[in-house]
Amino acid sequence: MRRAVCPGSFDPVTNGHIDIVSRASQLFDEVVVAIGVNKAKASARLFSAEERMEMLEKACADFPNVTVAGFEGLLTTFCEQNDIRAIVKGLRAVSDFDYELQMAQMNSSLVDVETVFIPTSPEYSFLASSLVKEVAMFGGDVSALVPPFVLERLHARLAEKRA
Ligand code: COD
Repeated sequence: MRRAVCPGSFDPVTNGHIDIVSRASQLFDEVVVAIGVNKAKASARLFSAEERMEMLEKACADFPNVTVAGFEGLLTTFCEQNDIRAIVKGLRAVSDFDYELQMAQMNSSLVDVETVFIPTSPEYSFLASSLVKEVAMFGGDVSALVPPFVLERLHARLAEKRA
């Protein structure tokens, strides 16, 4: 059984994330999309871990071999606990590569795990959760960049923050 993890913050999940998960689901028998829960960073997040998980579950509902989980601490510990030997990461630009290479090498020095890089689809190469939040906060249209149910929650959360 070839099992992989797609880890991330997913604050919130974007169409770029979904594209990577969809393509990973065609390469592996099972894919776990794992939300990194870092309590020290909780106040910097727009959505709680539970909210991010709910949105991811909806976003991945059409992929029968994909499940969603949360993890705290090291990703490599999560891999060991779940018998996962492949970490899938999306690559957008050279700047992603510098950081991701370092993490891949650190992770493989800790446990027996390989990182598999999937290049972003051109239409999502500029897309990041942080930019989606910033553009939406200033009234820009991000409807082509996230699923409709994420868009709705994004607008609701930003309205709450403005109130
Ligand atoms: N196209 C393609 N890929 C994309 C796109 C896009 N438009 N947008 C995002 N991605 C990819 C990213 O490159 C990344 O691979 C993944 O999707 C998730 O992205 P984010 O931004 O939601 O999440 P990150 O990058 O903030 O997640 C970081 C982790 C939580 C994976 C990382 O911090 C981690 O592993 N933390 C656990 C603690 C740990 O083990 N630390 C030691 C690391 S060596």
